[in-house]
Amino acid sequence: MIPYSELVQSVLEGDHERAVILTREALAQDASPEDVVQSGLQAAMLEVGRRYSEGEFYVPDMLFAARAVSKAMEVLRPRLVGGVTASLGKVLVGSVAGDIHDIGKNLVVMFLQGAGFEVKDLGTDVSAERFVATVEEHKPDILGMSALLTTTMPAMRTTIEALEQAKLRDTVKVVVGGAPVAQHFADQIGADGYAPDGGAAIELCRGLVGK
Ligand code: B1M
Repeated sequence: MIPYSELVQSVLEGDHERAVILTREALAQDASPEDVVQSGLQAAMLEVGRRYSEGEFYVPDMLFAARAVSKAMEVLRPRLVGGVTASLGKVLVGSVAGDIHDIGKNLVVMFLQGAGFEVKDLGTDVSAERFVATVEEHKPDILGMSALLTTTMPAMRTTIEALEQAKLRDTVKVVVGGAPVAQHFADQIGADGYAPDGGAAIELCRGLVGK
């Protein structure tokens, strides 16, 4: 049996060594990397969030769990990214200003790379100015922004406004995502699309570059 509940447990305990072993074990049992993400890593982070909201977990518990997930993702990376060579287009990605959550963004990056997009990842806490300067320099087809906090979501709007001011808005499609983000918010701020997860991000980006 694929050890998803043990994997979830190892993340909850912040046991990164065990999380890595169990991720390898799941793959060895022919689990798809996408299933390991969904049934193991994402399921664990949902529970971490619940426990934090209930006051059962504190910030250090979230940090240990995040480290376990990041290590497990490194095991999945080669399988998710694969040996794709053709480029469907360039995507610039980052977590917005004030936001240091990066697990979801990193997953989306791997999914996009695996689908054949060339991705430049600016990391976390990316200011509107930095997004704009990098759009100007690298001329991506798509700019993808991630936010996990209700307090950092407005930075997506600020970035779109900064692109407009720099007269770059027409040169790039803007895609947004992250747990508190929804389609209506994307519409409100004038983004070109919203994706709830990595798979949807692939479909959305493919559509936006016409492939
Ligand atoms: Co934070 N945190 N956190 N945290 N944290 C949340 C988000 C929270 C919901 C927890 C809770 O209260 N239940 C809450 C936010 C509440 C709110 O705003 N409504 C919260 C809080 C409050 C905070 C702090 C303020 C806590 C504090 O310091 N008092 C602080 C803020 C730090 C900051 O950013 N300035 C903070 C800190 C942290 C850690 C550093 C400890 C750690 C992050 C470590 C890291 O990322 N390297 C952390 C964690 C781990 C979480 C939870 C538990 C898990 C997030 C995660 O990794 N999910 C989270 C609770 C939760 O979300 N259930 C929580 C798994 C990941 C695969 O899902 O990121 O949603 P997700 O990504 C998905 C989709 O959303 C989508 O695809 C991904 C794959 O399916 N997606 C995109 C994401 N980006 C996309 C971009 C796209 C398209 C799709 O296109 C570009």
